[in-house]
Amino acid sequence: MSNKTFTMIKPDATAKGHTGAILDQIIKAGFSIKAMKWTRLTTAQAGEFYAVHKERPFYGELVAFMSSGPIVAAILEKDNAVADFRTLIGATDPAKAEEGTIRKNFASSVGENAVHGSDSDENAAIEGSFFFSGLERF
Ligand code: RTP
Ligand code: MG
Repeated sequence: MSNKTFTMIKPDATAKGHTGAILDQIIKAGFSIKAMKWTRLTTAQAGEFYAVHKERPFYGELVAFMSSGPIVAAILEKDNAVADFRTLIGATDPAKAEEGTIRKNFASSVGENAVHGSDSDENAAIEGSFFFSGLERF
């Protein structure tokens, strides 16, 4: 099992000024930051990142939203990182997320749900490499 995952703080959360509070919650939960950048995806880049969801009905909306403003992309390290990070962020729909989770605390809807977390070790590696070169991570 890998000890890395990949996250993005999404445009809704950066726009509302939640970046610092979300990073604070992530660090206090025991994750360490291995790489991080403040950036913005073009629609083409967002489409490529979420290509796995191309056939889903929400794909167009998701790509438009994810390219609508700045994001923070980061590689995180912790034992059992992928599963523990998904527990920390909570359910995709913030209305269904557990109390105290990042989506419960900061997200407003299933579409605008504050954070991304990789769903497998394999995707964590692919997603981290999408944003960071070997020189930008350690
Ligand atoms: P993420 O990839 O962002 O960490 O979220 P997730 O695994 O919990 O959810 P996933 O099924 O991978 O969906 C990716 C993102 O698409 C948006 N979505 N919208 N309108 C809808 O029904 C719907 N379903 C999913 C969400 O922003 C979700 O995070
Ligand atoms: Mg996902």
